Amino acid sequence: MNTKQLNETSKFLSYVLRHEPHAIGLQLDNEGWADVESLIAGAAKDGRILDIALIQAVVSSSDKKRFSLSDDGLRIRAVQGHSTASVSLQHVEKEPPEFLYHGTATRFLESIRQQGLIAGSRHHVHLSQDITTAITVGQRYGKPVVLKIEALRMHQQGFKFFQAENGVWLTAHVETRFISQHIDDL
Ligand code: HQG
Repeated sequence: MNTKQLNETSKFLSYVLRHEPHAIGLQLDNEGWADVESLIAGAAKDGRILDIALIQAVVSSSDKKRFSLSDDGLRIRAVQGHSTASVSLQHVEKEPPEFLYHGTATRFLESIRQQGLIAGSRHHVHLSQDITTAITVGQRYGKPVVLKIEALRMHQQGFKFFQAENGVWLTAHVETRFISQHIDDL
């Protein structure tokens, strides 16, 4: 199995485990878990050949640890990033570090200045612990810009933070007053 095959499968798994399970007739439970056997069968109907070895390779090679398998290996889920309404993952609530970062594209800044950071189609706003990761996230949409979020101050004022299994920080909304500065001369 090569990198291209792993990347393509990872994208497919993100699509069905985060966004459109019904595209292959897959059921996710509240916590986002799907049966691996049903995933393989659903994918096959869609003309996509998956097997356990390929799925395990995608899970273990994912740079951001996007997926996890249950201990018995029978179920799989995406650890964050969902948009499907059938899933409401109970992430661990946690006190965040003083600052967290959000990578975005410069073209979104005007709207972010007005509305703060909103979750859009996903269930949460995604925040990174380090600037390098935030730059990579922002680059997906254009010229990147990194916003610095006063996470601890938000938390002290009652806003909840969660940390996904893979370390990504999540919160419902970030008001403009907590976006203290941005670094746009990258
Ligand atoms: C922007 C990937 C206008 C926001 C990444 C972002 C991450 C606004 C875009 C994870 C806005 C949403 C999530 C506002 C926020 N006005 N635009 N008020 N508030 N935005 O992809 O955080 O590789 O849904 O800045 O690495 O970019 O898939 O969220 O640009 O961890 O595992 O709206 O997805 O992980 O885009 O990325 P997204 P995101 P994976």
